[in-house]
Amino acid sequence: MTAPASLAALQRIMAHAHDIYRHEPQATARLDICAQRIQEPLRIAVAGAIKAGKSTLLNALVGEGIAPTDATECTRVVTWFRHGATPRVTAQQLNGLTMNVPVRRRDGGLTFDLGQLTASDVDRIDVEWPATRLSQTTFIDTPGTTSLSQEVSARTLALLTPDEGSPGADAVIYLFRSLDDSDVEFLRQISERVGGGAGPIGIIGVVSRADELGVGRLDAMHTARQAAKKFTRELELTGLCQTAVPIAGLIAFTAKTLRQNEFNDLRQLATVAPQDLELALLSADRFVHNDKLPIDPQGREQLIRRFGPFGIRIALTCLRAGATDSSSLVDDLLYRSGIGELEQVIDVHFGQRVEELKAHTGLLMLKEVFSAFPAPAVAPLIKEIARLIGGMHGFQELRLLAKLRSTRMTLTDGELADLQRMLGSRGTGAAERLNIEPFAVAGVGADTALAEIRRWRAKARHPLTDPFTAAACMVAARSAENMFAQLRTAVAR
Ligand SMILES: Nc1nc2c(ncn2[C@@H]2O[C@H](COP(=O)(O)OP(=O)(O)O)[C@@H](O)[C@H]2O)c(=O)[nH]1
Ligand SMILES: [Mg+2]
Repeated sequence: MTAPASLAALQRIMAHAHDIYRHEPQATARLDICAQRIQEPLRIAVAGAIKAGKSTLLNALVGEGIAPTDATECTRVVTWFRHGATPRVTAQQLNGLTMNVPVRRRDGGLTFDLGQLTASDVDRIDVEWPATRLSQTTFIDTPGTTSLSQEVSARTLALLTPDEGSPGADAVIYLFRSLDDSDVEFLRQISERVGGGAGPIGIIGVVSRADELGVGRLDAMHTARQAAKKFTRELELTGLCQTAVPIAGLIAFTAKTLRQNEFNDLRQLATVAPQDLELALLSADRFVHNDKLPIDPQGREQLIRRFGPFGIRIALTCLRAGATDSSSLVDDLLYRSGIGELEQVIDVHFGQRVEELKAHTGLLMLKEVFSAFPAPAVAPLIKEIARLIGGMHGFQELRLLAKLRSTRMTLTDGELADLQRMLGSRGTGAAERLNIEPFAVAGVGADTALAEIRRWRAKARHPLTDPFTAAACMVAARSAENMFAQLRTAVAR
């Protein structure tokens, strides 16, 4: 299998390095940090412009309102969310001191009180929280990249693409509301670094606040989906991320934390004539101050805050379409929010490739140790790292998955879809790559893999195939060989 191979290579180089640096405690300490990093959960950073919905999306993924979404000082600081047995929030100051940060609950979410400190005094905030989702993944919330403050943008850049040291994150979810030049430029900088200088590894694009794209219509989500799809295609064509998905993070978060009184209020609201509702929902202010609506002012305020005008419209559409109890409303809202699709994409692109992504980061970390502590004996190791980053099969698959959409190829649409699947775009298991039912893998898997090897090799050799397509087909043939080897071993056992 490819995944453990990259990790095994990393460990082999690390063992060599330990040997070379055995009399250099500082270098050994850096190697230990690298080893430790490989043991940790995958680190996913959430990045994008200010108010793109980063913190809200992070909350939706974790299923709890732990990332502050208000405009206080703490949202200008890079914040790490890790799993911990008990809640604990600390600020790492630039002067090296650590401060315990008081946590306040506000509007059902958290806010962190930095006291006298300003964002420029703080290097980062560390949050330990007993949320199950955090035991597999550490999330890093970043301040906006296109905010007015250069300093705040610079911090996100320093985390993801530091001048010294390795990237703080193994993978990135990047949120867009439009295809802004500054976003494209920023993402290009990230992908150069995260991808080791040769294309992005581990970047997913999200078209965020997708509900708002369906402005002003009661069936907003349908229009939003159409608009989001078009935008998603444009985003994928930039080749800056492996894939892109439209998401309404606010709706996903509210659905995951829906309260009974909100369900009751929405049901009352669904009895109002559509034209009256449409008028009331023209703005948040109108809605909150409309005393004719059959819910009290507090309830109206809560609905607007938690759902937004678009979210309320969508919830009402779900209720009218037949959601009769709160759990079916939750399911419907989650489905419409797109969060399930994003979670699946995260699993396919990050979760199933966790070793590869971590090995990639680990190799970059080792490379930096070698340049910080030069020694003749590390020269061949530096060469090997360069070879691994360029040639490791899993890394090649990831880079190709990002590049395929933005590069013209001599393949039909159907062949391109098959090629992407073989490279693991739908999942890295045999059934997903070979496009067969999971129960059929044991029976016909090996034969199917063999046929795929032949198919992609033949395509690569075909005289009308251009060089890029040929190289891509050879990578797919390698993927099929790996599948074949795996399945044949399984049969032999
Ligand atoms: N309509 C809508 N609003 C959203 C969505 N996600 C976030 N918001 C709102 O956008 C604003 C900024 O959200 P926040 O998560 O703090 O953005 P950040 O600056 O990128 O972290 C808040 O008022 C959120 O309620 C969404 O999916 N749909
Ligand atoms: Mg934020």
